[in-house]
Amino acid sequence: MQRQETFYEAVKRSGISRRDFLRFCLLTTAYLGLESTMFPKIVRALESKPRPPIYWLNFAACTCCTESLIRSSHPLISDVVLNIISLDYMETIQVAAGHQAEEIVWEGMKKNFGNYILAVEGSVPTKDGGVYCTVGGMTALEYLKKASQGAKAIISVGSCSSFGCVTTAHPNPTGAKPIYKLISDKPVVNIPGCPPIAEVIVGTIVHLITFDSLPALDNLKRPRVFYGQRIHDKCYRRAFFDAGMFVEKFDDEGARKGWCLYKVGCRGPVTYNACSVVRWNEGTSFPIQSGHPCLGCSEPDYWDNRPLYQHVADVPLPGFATADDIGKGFAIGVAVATGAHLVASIVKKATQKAKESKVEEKKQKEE
Ligand code: SF4
Ligand code: SF3
Ligand code: F3S
Repeated sequence: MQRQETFYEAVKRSGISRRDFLRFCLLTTAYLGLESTMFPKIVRALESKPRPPIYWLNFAACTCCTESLIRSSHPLISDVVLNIISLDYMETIQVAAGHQAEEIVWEGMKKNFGNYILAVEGSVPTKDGGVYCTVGGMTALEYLKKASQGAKAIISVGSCSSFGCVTTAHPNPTGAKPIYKLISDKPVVNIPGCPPIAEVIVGTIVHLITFDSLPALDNLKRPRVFYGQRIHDKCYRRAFFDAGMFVEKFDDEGARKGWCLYKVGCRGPVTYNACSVVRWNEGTSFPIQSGHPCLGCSEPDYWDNRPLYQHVADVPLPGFATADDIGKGFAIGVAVATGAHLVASIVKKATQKAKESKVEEKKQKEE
């Protein structure tokens, strides 16, 4: 059997220097939140392990995730993607087309049965026999089922394949479904985001190559290392939130001064993603930094769970009541619709008020 090229051999072949390779390993160690002692392990694994073939399927999607990955301005990321990770089949960039492309993918999957990674972008329409998305003469559902048979893991790239995104938004006329609802006999990792950050996609793939396992996942199958924190907790506008300084309209003074976007619909308090830490384009920016509220694109059903650009009171808060419930309890009204932090400060204020009025009452009695 032909020996498979390692990750590092592919790096060298594509002209990337040893120094850049080590930089990539170092960055990936950091992105994965690993101790620096893991750095040599990543280097060794990428030097010695054969690089696994990755087949990238596109179903019902707008292709924003492919764009995010291949247009990453990070030179190492784009090199890694285009030359190293070996995307053996990716409709957007592959040279082959039609029957030739289909032959390549099925031959490759046969040869690498049990060893390849399936990256899926897009959801799968299931209504009317799945006719709303077909590839190579098969429905997306048939294609997915067949391709997943020999996969060692499936990566749902983007919110369409992870949770449905715009493709499953009400009324979901094509009956589209995310991948984890259709495949139950393979490990599935969700990398949501519309689109997800290139470093997050690549970091997850490198973890798979290095440790032969998926990173630890949360209850929505997202890698905890990238989706373990709320946007709100690392947002550079957080000081304005804490100070109660909010943008009220997109062109007001607060907007010009970079105040908190909560009142114009920011879902940062209920959204888990790495945007406020990793950012895009080599850490240059992310939606909030360009003056736009976070729309919660890495959370399930973000198109449907409330109108965009409005903060409404029924945002579920992790673990306990809704912001609205708490708001009603303290008779504070609709402005209370927010994440845990605002709730906490409201609780604190209300408790303080209650204490003050008790002291006042006591004083009055004594007088
Ligand atoms: Fe940042 Fe949005 Fe939180 Fe304001 S509400 S601090 S803009 S994440
Ligand atoms: Fe989908 Fe939201 Fe673009 Fe990546 S993730 S294809 S719409
Ligand atoms: Fe999406 Fe919010 Fe990040 S809209 S891109 S999760 S800042």
